[in-house]
Amino acid sequence: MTTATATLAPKAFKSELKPIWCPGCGDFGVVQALYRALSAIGRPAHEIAFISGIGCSSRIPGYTTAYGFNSVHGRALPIAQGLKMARPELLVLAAGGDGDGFSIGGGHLPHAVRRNQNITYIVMDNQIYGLTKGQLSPTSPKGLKTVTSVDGSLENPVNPLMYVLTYGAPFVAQGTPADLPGLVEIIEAAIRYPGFAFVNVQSPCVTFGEPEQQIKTQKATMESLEGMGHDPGNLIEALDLSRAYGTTLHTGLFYRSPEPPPTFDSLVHERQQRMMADALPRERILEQFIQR
Ligand SMILES: Cc1ncc(C[n+]2csc(CCOP(=O)(O)OP(=O)(O)O)c2C)c(N)n1
Ligand code: SF4
Repeated sequence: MTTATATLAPKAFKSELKPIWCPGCGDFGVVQALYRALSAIGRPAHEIAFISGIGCSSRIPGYTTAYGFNSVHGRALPIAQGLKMARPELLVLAAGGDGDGFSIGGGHLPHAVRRNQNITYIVMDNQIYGLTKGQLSPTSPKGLKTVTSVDGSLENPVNPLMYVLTYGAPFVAQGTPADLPGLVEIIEAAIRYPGFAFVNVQSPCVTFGEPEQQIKTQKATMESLEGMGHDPGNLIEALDLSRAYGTTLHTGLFYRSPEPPPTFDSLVHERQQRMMADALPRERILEQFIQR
């Protein structure tokens, strides 16, 4: 059973745990946006399960009053999917960093997308490993100097937006704490979407991140997809725009499938119902067995 209450204030989702993120970390903005989005959704905290991996960003479930599990590095998605199968009535959120989601956990992403369970996955993409003190991450720009790339990275970054779009995700968006109202809107829309919803948040790491990824620069350079007249129902245009990842900070909805495809949970439920309806009574099964 689900309950919808319109009276839950954002602070109802704020736990007593004080965040230990560095002052100014972008993740503060993400958790604020999440409180507001959950308040707008109106489901009480005990009907929400929030699963993360390991990293600075993965601490986020602990700062909410939802049921939370700060699990294993790279494993937020498989755990969230298992939980959604077992408890389909829960609102299931998954979150983590770019290292967590696109490096060690990168193999889970295409399968989570193709299964299309009703889960919202928020990645706090700071283009660096924050928790372990500033190593190269899969989204670090080419040439970036870090403790593990002292002469500059030689690898091209992965493009998470293009990845998930080509895997077939029905909902793909990008936000930043530099535009908090926009981020609230995106997270709320992702939660409301009936399927796998991916939100990439350009969440700056103030301690190890690059100057161009900081809030001030983001504010001056970000471009709203809506302001550009992008139609989020247009997949080809979304794919084309996603190519600018790493050079232009586009905010808003890249893609929202106008006809949400069936979710894995609903297909499994349907099959179970059909099997139950087709099942023979126990005596008939025994009869058939003896006749053979
Ligand atoms: C199996 C395993 N491998 C490596 C680690 C070490 N480790 C912890 S967090 C992390 C990366 C953190 O970066 P990211 O996921 O981008 O999150 P951030 O801290 O930047 O938010 C690594 C390599 C681990 N905890 N477990
Ligand atoms: S190290 Fe970076 S990502 Fe981690 S809390 Fe500090 S600013 Fe945030």
